[in-house]
Amino acid sequence: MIIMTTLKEYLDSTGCEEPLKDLIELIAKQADPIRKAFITNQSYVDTENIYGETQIALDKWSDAHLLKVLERSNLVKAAASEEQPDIVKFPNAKTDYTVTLDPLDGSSLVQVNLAVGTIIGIYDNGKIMQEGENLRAAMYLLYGPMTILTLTVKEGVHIFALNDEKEYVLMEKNVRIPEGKLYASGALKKDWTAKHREVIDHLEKEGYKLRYSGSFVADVHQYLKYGGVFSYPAFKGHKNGKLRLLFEANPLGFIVTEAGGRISDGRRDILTIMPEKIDHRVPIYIGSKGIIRRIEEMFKD
Ligand code: AHM
Ligand code: MG
Repeated sequence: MIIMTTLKEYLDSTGCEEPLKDLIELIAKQADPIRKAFITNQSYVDTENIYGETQIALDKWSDAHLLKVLERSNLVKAAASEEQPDIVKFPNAKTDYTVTLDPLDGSSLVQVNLAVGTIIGIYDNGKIMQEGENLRAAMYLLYGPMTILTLTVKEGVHIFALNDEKEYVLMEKNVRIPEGKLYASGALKKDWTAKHREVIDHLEKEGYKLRYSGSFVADVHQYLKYGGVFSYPAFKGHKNGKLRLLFEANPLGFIVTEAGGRISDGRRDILTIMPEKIDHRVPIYIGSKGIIRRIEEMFKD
């Protein structure tokens, strides 16, 4: 007989306090309604988010859905979402948890049936604006051929798969990122900085193979499993790159770091950066420890 560990059983085996377990399970449960909405909420709408990007209905739906669930739980004091211009406060909360969310990362890929996901960061000190290293837990839901949950409560990184009974079952325990040879870079090549070109030239010379999907969460998942370095660098007119510190870099950087990898802006560990504003952006190099260290050395030269 195969003994399966469910998400609940795993959480019960950790040092997590009860409300944190409840919060993680509650968020994990939302994969089902979000995934169902892919079928019904496909159309584009012509409104823009605070970054001036066209939002599709699914982004808005997932954002509204998750915020509603968090508010009703009374488990969250405040939340910051990539789709909201300001921090959202929940005065009825009975805890000090705050949550950052990218409700549907890589959403443009829903139209072409590629993997997208929900990225979550959880703090336990009542604050949102703080360094990523203070995270209490981080997780992402990835909607690919399977729905999976990758989670850390600072006791290793574990991957769960949603089964037909709508139960998360432990698929991979204590994931460690290998020193693999994949690479990716966002932004147009003609707009890269000289330093970033140097980094990419080095990777290509060393035999790193290109893998880039357009969904940060799906890409990071691949790098977590196979190793290498995913980057979205500073580029012409955008010295801080494209991706956001609070919603994308910190939770995924926290998970990769807990799995033995690193996240850097080329000069420093991203998890030590104090956000200056809610939509703070940051150039990103995330992946295996050895290659990120090498990239930081190249930035120093
Ligand atoms: P989004 O949150 O609006 O989907 O934007 C973030 C996405 C990341 O998932 C992905 O890595 C990046 O934007 C892709 O950008 P580009 O289209 O410039 O390659
Ligand atoms: Mg995103």
